[in-house]
Amino acid sequence: MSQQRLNNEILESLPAEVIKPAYDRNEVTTGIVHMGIGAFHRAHQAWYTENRIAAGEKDWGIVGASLRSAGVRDQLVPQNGLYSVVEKSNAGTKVQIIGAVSDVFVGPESPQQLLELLAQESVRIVSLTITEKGYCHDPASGNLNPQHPDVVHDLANPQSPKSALGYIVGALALRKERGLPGFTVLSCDNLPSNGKLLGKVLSQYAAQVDGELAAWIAENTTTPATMVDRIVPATTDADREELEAILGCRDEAAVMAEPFAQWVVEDNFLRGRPAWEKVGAMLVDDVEVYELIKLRLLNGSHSMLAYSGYLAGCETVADVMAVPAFNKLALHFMKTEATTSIDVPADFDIAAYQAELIERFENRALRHRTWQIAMDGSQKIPQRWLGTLRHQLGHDGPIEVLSFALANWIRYVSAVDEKGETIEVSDPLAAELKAICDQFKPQGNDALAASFLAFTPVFGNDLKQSVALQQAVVNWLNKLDAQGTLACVEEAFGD
Ligand code: NAI
Ligand code: CS2
Repeated sequence: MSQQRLNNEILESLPAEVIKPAYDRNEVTTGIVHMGIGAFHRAHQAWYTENRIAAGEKDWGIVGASLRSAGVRDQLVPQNGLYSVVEKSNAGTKVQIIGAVSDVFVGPESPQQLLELLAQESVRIVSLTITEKGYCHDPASGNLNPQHPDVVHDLANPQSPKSALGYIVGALALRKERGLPGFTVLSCDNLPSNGKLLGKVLSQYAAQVDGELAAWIAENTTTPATMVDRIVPATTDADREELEAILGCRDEAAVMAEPFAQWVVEDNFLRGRPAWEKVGAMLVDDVEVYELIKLRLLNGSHSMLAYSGYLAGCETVADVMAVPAFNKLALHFMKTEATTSIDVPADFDIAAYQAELIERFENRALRHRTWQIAMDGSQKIPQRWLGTLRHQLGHDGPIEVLSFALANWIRYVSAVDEKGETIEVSDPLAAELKAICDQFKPQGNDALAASFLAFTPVFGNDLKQSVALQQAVVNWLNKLDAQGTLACVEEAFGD
C-alpha cells in the first residue's frame, strides 16, 4: 500500500485518463451542507453538483456532516476533501476525482459548530442521505415517532442534537432569531414522498419545540421530493487496493458506482439551486410516478433478492442473479406484482426499464452484498413491498412473490440461517422482530405469520385482516422450512 494519499498537490500528476476537477477549488464557496455524507451522496448528488461547479456555478460547494461517526471525515479531510467516484461495469472502469466537498463536520464532536454552519446565510440547501431510519418516523404511518430516543434526547438537549431533525430545527431557530432566511431541505433517501414525509416530521418536531418557530419554518423552508437512483455498494478494501493501482496513490474515501445514475427532483427551492438539469437530472413538478416505479420495481426486487438470496447462500446481488431461477424470479416479480400495481404513463417504456434493471443487477463488477441491502428492512419494506401488496390485495391481484419475500424476511430476522448459523441482523427493530420469532415460531407458522402481520410499526393495522396474505405467507414458511429457499425458487421458477 503506497503511503501517499490523494490530495490537492498531486492532482495534476494523476494518470491522464482520470477525470480531475477542472476549476480552482479555492474559488468555490459553500452553498450546500449535506447530512449523512456516506457512499451514495458522494457518488450521486455530489457528482452531479461537481459537474455544475466545473461549469462555473462556484457558490454551490458542499460541506459534509456526519451525525454518527468521524469515519468519513477522517477519510476525506486528510485528502483535502478529494475522493474518487469509480464507475465499474462489465464494460470496464472509469475514475473521476470529485472536488466539490471541502470539509466534513462531525456532529457528536462539536454540535455547536455544526449548528452554526447550518445557520450561515450562504447555506441555501441542506440535503440528506441519513438512511430511512434517520427520519425518526413510524414507517407504517410516516408520522414522527415522539418516543424515538433521539427525539426525546434532542427536545431536552437542543444545543447538542443527535438527530438530523434536531440539527435542522435548531439551525432554523438560530436563523429566525438572527433575521436570516431559511433554506431548502432536500431528502435524497429512498422514502415514499420523501419531501412530504420530511416536511411532516420536521413540522411535528418543531411544534414540540415552539409553535411560533414551527409556523416560521413552514413559511421559510421548502422540502422538495426526489427520486434518487444509482447502485453504490459500500467500498471494500479490495476496491481501494484496485484503485490505488490505477491512481498511484491511496484514496480512503473512494466510492464505487454503476455507470447508471438518475435523479428526479421537484423544482421547489427557496433560494435557488445548481442547474442540475444541465448535467442529466430531471427537474419536474411531480416526482411521484418516478418514485413509485423505482421503489417498487428496483428496490422491491432488491429486498426480495437480498433476503432470499442471502438465505440461499449468495454473497452479492450479482451472485443471486447468476442463478437462472432467481434471475427469472426477479423479472417475473417486476412484470407481474410490481408493475401492475402502478399506473405507468403510456409514454414510459416499462419493458425497457425492467430489462435495464435486470442488467444492472447482473453487474459483476460491483460487489453489492445481499447483507447490506437486507439492512433496516423494517424501515424499507413498507415502501418497497407493502404498497404493492395493498394494491394487489385490493384488486384480487397476484401476491405469490411478495408473500415469498415476506416469508424470507421473517426467516432472516429470526437471526438464524438455514445452516443454523447466526445472522447479524442490522435493523433498528431487530430485537422486537427476533422476539416475535422466538415467541411464536414454536407455536407454528400460522401463529408466526399472524404475529408478524400484526406488528403495527411495519404493517400498520390493515394487513393482519387479510386471510389470503396470511395463508400465502404460511404456505411459503412451510415450504421454506421443508426444503429451504434455493429449492423453493428452483421448484417455482427453475426450468
Ligand atoms: P452509508 O452507510 O455510506 O451512509 C449512511 C449515512 O447515514 C452515514 O453518514 C451515517 O452516519 C448516516 N446515518 C445513519 N443512521 C443515521 C441516523 N439515524 N441519523 C442520521 N444519520 C444517520 O450508506 P449510503 O450508501 O450512503 O446510503 C445512504 C442512503 O442513501 C440509503 O439509506 C438510501 O436512503 C439512499 N440511497 C442509497 C443508494 C445506494 O445504492 N447506496 C442508492 C439510492 C439511495
Ligand atoms: C438498496 C438501495 O441498500 C439498499 O436498500 O436497495 O440502496 C439501492 O442500491 C438503491 O436504491 C439504487 O438506487
